[in-house]
Amino acid sequence: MDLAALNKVATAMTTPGKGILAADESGGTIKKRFDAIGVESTEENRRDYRELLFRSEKAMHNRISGVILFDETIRQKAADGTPLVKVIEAAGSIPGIKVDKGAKPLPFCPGETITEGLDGLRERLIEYRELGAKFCKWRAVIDIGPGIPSHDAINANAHALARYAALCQEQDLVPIVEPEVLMDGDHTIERCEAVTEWTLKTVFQELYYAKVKLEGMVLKPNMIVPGAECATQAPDQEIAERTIRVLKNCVPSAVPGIAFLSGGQSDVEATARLDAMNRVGGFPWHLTFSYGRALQHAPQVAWAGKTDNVSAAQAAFSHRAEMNGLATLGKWTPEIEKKAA
Ligand code: 5MM
Repeated sequence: MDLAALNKVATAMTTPGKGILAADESGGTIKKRFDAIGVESTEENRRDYRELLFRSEKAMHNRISGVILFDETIRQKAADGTPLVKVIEAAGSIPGIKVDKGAKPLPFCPGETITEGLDGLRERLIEYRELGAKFCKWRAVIDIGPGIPSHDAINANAHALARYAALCQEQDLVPIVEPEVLMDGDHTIERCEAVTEWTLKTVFQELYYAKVKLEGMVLKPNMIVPGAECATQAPDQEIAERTIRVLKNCVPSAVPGIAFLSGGQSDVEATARLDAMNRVGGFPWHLTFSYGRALQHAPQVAWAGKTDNVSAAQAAFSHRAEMNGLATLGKWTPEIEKKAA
């Protein structure tokens, strides 16, 4: 393992001004997104859509440090025959790959899941490295509800994340460690804070036991937000302060960067809250984005599967990338948001 090289990639992935595009929707998820815009989820349509994102030159060059791909995409070629991985690299961005095989029901834990995909992972990592990946992603899902999460769900998912991260580093790939505490439900912001703290503390304990080098990884957590159906929602400033407080209590300063998921927040909420955190400052890591929905919703709606709409979709994607890039610097404002749109 070359820790200096891993640290260099992890630092580049979370460099101020830039963030990560999560374009690793699995077959079922991309179908859901395409259904919403009336587009059939064929291999060609998925390629065309993702190619339009990766060829959004200004956004990719200026604001997107890395792209998380799905297994199909890392093997795909653009319409002109160029591998999509090369299109991403030509834009100065780093290709990465989702390597988990999804969240499956956890036995004897109703409503809870364990992310699978460890069997044969070493061999798959070797292949992905040969295909051009420099980093990987594994997402664990923690649900909040009556009586959950359980110790079993948190421990099993943290253990799997640590085993995945160690295998990645063994193969000189930077692991993105993503323990997502879902915002589905009517729980309070206090409950999200308590569950996220429990989850992160368990994850870092397991990373230590698995001998994962913190300098060579990126954490992808949720922000501390109330459940989407909670009657009491919270201002951005409170979300920012609570999130920073939890991170300071759980994440060692050796971790170079933290890249948030958007998790179902609106596009502008995800931007405003990232900006609010970077305005507070006073923490040892770079705080950036690794958004899927909050970067892609606008371009998907603008595209709607029509070639004539490609420029409009690229403009929509570039706008969100620019706004989030400013948020990593604490330089986004609602006025810029409106003016630039
Ligand atoms: C892009 O969505 C990712 C893949 O989801 P599935 O495996 O369910 O298809 C997802 O892991 C994503 O990378 C993160 O959750 C961040 O995306 P959001 O949309 O929450 O910012």
